[in-house]
Amino acid sequence: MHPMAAGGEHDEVTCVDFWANGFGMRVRIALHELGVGFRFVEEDLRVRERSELVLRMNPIHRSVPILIHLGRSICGSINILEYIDEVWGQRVSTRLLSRDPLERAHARFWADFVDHKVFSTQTMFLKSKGEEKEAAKAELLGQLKCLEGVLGDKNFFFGDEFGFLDIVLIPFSSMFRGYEQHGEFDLEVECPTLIQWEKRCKEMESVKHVLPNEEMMYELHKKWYGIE
Ligand SMILES: N[C@@H](CCC(=O)N[C@@H](CS)C(=O)NCC(=O)O)C(=O)O
Repeated sequence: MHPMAAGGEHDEVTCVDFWANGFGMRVRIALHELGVGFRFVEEDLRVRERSELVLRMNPIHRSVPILIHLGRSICGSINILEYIDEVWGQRVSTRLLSRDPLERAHARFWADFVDHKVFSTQTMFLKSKGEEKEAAKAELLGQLKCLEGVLGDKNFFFGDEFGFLDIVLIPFSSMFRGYEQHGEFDLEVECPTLIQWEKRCKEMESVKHVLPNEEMMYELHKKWYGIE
């Protein structure tokens, strides 16, 4: 948590989310990172119907996470991260996104890659079998290696500070042990740079606070995707 906690007594912040939701972990990590106090309202995604709160606060997508600030909802994890950065990052002078426009554009580009490439490949990998699963595994490893290229020899994606893109990607690491079991490979061998980055991120208090138990994550995904 930031030494100067940003959430004042006049801020009413609620995060509606499910403990195993990687998109929502981003929001909770960002709030912890900037020292914003918040109320957590759990939306159980194992239940099919969405709560009245979710239907009211996110009628378009009916999904979580949802950030509720002073009674107004902000939806979509990337959008929420930018909102958190603009509202509270400003107050504590710790920005999640770089002040440099080019770095900001790159961070958003790779965040989009994580959401639209890595996430869908992960889904394909977990739900497929045989040749399709092997192809998805190769694609997933290729995408993770591509992210290793972005990381290069830096500690975090944009240098020495843990920031926006680290927050976007680190929740996926709670499935890394699941990937290894499901695909029978060792990520330390396949993507050593990414694993070193994962270890560095997991030293952050905000990350420690939010990332769930990895075995429980994989067990839940096994049920969701019908993995034997
Ligand atoms: N693009 C959205 C994705 C959020 C999302 O897809 N949430 C899913 C869980 S992974 C959800 O709430 N689904 C509602 C449901 O399953 O009924 C974000 O970044 O917040």
